Amino acid sequence: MQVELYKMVFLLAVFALYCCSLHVKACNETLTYPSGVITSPNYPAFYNDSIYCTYELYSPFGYIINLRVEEVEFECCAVISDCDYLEIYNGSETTQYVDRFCSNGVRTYSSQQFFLVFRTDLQGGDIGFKMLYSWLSR
Ligand SMILES: [Ca+2]
Repeated sequence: MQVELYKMVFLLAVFALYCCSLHVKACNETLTYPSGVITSPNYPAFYNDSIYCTYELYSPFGYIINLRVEEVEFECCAVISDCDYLEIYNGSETTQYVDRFCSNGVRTYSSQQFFLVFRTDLQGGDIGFKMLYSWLSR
């Protein structure tokens, strides 16, 4: 009987770990669908403090990805990297970012692949971002 109880507690612990690690994973997504919507965690409710989310987008040979940033509502500081911001890379994080911003305004980018970083500091939030992407044949 006691063994059964231990087994149940163990399974619950494994489930909790699995559920929470999945939750964290949702913040680091690889998107390989022909089109979709990317939003910040909790959107349109406020995002959390101290998060570092990455999004990787790939398109197959013969296509490019059209990425359209529709909405950006962040805690925004004069020195952008001091508060919450989004970075757009035309490839991987090892390259220089092509854009870094925290204020609203529609922006479009195109590349065969993208790497995006959404970073928030210790306090002060907002609703976050929403963007759309789709593959276009070259
Ligand atoms: Ca903040």
